[in-house]
Amino acid sequence: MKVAIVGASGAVGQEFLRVLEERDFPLDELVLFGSQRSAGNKYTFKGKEYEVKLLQHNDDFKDVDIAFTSAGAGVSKEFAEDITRHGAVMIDNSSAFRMDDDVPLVVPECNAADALDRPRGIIANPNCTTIMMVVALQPLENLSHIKRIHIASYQSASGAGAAAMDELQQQYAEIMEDKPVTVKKFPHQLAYNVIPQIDVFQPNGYTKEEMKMFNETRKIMHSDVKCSAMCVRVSSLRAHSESVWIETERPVTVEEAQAALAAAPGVTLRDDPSNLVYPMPLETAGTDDIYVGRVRKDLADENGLTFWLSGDQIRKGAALNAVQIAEYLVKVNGIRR
Ligand code: 11C
Repeated sequence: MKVAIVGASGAVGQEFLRVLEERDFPLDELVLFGSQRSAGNKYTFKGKEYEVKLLQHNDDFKDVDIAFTSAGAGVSKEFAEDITRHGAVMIDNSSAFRMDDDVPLVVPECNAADALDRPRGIIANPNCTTIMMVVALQPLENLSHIKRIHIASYQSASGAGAAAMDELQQQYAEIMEDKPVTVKKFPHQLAYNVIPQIDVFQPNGYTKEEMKMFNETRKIMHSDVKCSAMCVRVSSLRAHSESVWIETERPVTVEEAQAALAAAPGVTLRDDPSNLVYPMPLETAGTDDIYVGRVRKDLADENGLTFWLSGDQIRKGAALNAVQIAEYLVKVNGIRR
């Protein structure tokens, strides 16, 4: 099994290396690709050093079985043909193909088998904020169909990339030293602030991030659910959190919901408010699960439930989800068909 990582020097690319090593993914060969800027960088995987090759239009993907791509939508679009031409499965972390009808959009806890129907050889990894929410929603959907979702996100700096994480830390240092604050990666200063904008605004007044929540959730869950999102950048470093309100077809009790969440794959229930136990990004950063707490009845809707979740944006929100898709393909012998 030959595995490629495209965008190996980025925050997600680096996490691919860690996750593949930790989970002992059954690969025999590894090849790393990057831009002109990162070509030549060296990284260690299982004690061996690998050098990043320049991504080019050539036959470098000839013997590759699985390519994890995380170098932005533009790069994914430009190189998809080179990557998939010889039969490699491209598991793409960008937004380039997510809503294309002939590209499955997969979160293994919800719709793993969709990964087998990929006419173009491409499987899309959803937006991090969507992944986290659907992992928690699926066990509730299994109890009663979810008709409506309202969600407010509290998204960490990592969603904007490794340089954005550095910028947030730099901003705090600059403030402490009474220096002018550097603002490049976010629309405003993020340190000591929250920013009610992630990605660009659409004609309907929602941001692109908020519309991803609407559209991707429906595709992954095969659902007609309506999802109204308010996505906000906060100054946590690498774990996103979300407040979620759902309306189900029949009323679901808190106890039923907690039991379903506690039993669900990929979810850890951390819900003991009387002992101040609920998920927080400081604790969920660097871990694999989506943590859920504060489960309670919605006071404004008889069929409503509300809860809080937190999870690592770079792991389950990106690299881990993609690796889990690949693990599923390995398990069902679904790579080369
Ligand atoms: C953020 N969710 O937190 C974004 C980053 O569609 O893969 C991921 C964007 C995407 O800024």
